[in-house]
Formats: sequence, C-alpha cells, structure tokens
Amino acid sequence: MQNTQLSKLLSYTLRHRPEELGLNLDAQGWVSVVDLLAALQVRDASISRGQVEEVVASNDKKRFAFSEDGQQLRASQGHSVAVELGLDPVVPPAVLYHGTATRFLASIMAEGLRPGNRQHVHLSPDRATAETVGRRHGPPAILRVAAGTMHQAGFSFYQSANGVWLTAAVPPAYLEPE
Ligand code: HQG
Repeated sequence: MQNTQLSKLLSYTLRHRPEELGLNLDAQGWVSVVDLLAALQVRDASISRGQVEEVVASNDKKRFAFSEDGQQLRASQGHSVAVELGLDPVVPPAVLYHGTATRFLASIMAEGLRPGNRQHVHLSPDRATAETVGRRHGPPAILRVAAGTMHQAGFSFYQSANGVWLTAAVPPAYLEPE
C-alpha cells in the first residue's frame, strides 16, 4: 500500500470508523499500535510498523500523533466519533479564518458555523490555509472570525496538536466574509 493510501485509511479509521478494522478507540481517541498494526496487516500484509511511523512523521498536516511512550496512536483532530482530546482551552488570536465554499455562505451567515459531522468547527490561523481548506468544497470563500471578541464573550477555543483551531460553533455576529 502506498503512503497516501495508508494515510487515508488511518484518517478514516482513527477519526470515523475504527470498528471497520475491528478496533476500538479509548475515550481520548487512542488506539494501541500493536492492535492497529495487526488490523492493518489483515487488510494488507505489506504494512509494517516502519511504514506507519513514516506516514505519521511525513504527513503534510501532522494528522496523527503517537503517545509519549510510543505505544498508542490517535488522530490529532477531525473526528466524527466522540472523543475527548483533552485539549486545554487557549486564548485565540484576535482574528481567525474559516475557508468554505461560496455556495455555503448564505446559510453560514444565517445560521453561523456549525460543526456538521465533526466534533468542532475548524478554524485556520491564516488566510492561505483557510483558502486551501475551502477549496476542498468548491470555489472558495474566506470568513474572518472575531475570535478575540468571542473569547471575551465566554466561548472556548482549543488548538489541536497540528495547529488547527477548534471551537464548538460560531454565531453569525462574529463572522465577516472577506
Ligand atoms: C460548512 C481538513 C452551510 C463548512 C481541513 C465546511 C480542516 C456550513 C463544511 C478539516 C455551515 C464542512 C475540516 C452552515 C459550516 N451552513 N455550511 N451553517 N456551517 N458549514 O470538511 O472546516 O485534511 O467537515 O464551512 O484542513 O472544511 O481532513 O469541515 O465547508 O482542518 O486533515 O460545512 O478537514 O483537514 O466541511 O474541514 P468539513 P472543514 P484534513
């Protein structure tokens, strides 16, 4: 299996459907590397621990992280299954960005940003990243999020291990299309 394919399989398994490989995530989203490797090798016997380590280390967005002792692996963000990542709330910068598709703008400005299938709304630290995220859905649009004002109003923000900003939802009053 190619590294890209293995990365996609890890994303799918560790964020969305661990049961398809016969795995269970713990409450914080961790899976035992020994169990994961055994399950992956049922799918494709050529997958080695070395290849998993390479995919984790070389992943363009650092989507996965090993536990400190190296015995467990989890996705850093993006889950649809309920996990408690154990992130501490942090003070966000004054402005964060959200990249979306132009066709979602009217609905977003009416309802605010909703997490959809995921556990959180994902926000980007800069416009360029937001544009890349938005382009995945079609012609992109960028929204400025008044994160500092939201935080002062009592909303909690978290930053995942790979630098993505997370919050529960963003009401329309804090959004401004660029
Ligand atoms: C939109 C990737 C209509 C929202 C990226 C987005 C990110 C609404 C789409 C991560 C809405 C959900 C997450 C509303 C939100 N009305 N549309 N009220 N509220 N939306 O993929 O943020 O490669 O679940 O704007 O880099 O695009 O997977 O979220 O367009 O970090 O590691 O609903 O996924 O990372 O789409 O992307 P998604 P996202 P990975």
